[in-house]
Amino acid sequence: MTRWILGLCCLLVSAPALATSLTPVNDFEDGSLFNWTYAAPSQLTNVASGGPTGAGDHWLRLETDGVSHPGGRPVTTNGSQWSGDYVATNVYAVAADLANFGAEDLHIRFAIQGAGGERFVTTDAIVLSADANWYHLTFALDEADFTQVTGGSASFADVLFDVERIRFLVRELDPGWNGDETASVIGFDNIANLPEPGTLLLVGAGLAWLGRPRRRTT
Ligand SMILES: [Ca+2]
Repeated sequence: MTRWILGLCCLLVSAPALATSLTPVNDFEDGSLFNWTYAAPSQLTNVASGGPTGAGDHWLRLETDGVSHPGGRPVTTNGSQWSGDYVATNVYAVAADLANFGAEDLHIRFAIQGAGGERFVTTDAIVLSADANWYHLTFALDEADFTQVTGGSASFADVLFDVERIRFLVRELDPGWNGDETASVIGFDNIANLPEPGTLLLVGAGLAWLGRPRRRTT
């Protein structure tokens, strides 16, 4: 009986995190943009095939020319499905599949903006090779990985309670909210919010405990 109680406790502790989700995985299979935006809307499109799993896998395509305004800077933003309380919804990290279909390697950063205008950008960029292969990138929402670039008084931890928007951008030399003027063709797919790892371990432990063979107690 004791082990059943312990197992149920594990499940009950984890229940709030399982019950909420900020947004479904943005897999683009419905033909939409999942409310990702760009200053020049025609340069952001849903492509019906060629995602990470190949034929028939939809993905989000962003093309920039590197010179015009708007339309020259590789940036895409989402203030709809990705706004909200990341603490209540247990968003620990944001992951995505990206591919660089352009001619030059790109320096990818991830950014987050709070409701008070606070903007934080990853301090280090990830180099995305111009090889047209899909890469799985994960951005942990760890304050140590971000630099505040503009506005507001809320801390990074406070911003996670009230996120207004997130964005991916190409910016090489330093953290900043705007992208570089760069010609590019970038693919995005399977943009997902990841739960805190301990939650899954806790649930797994609870299920494993409940699933253990019961000893006969005659
Ligand atoms: Ca897809």
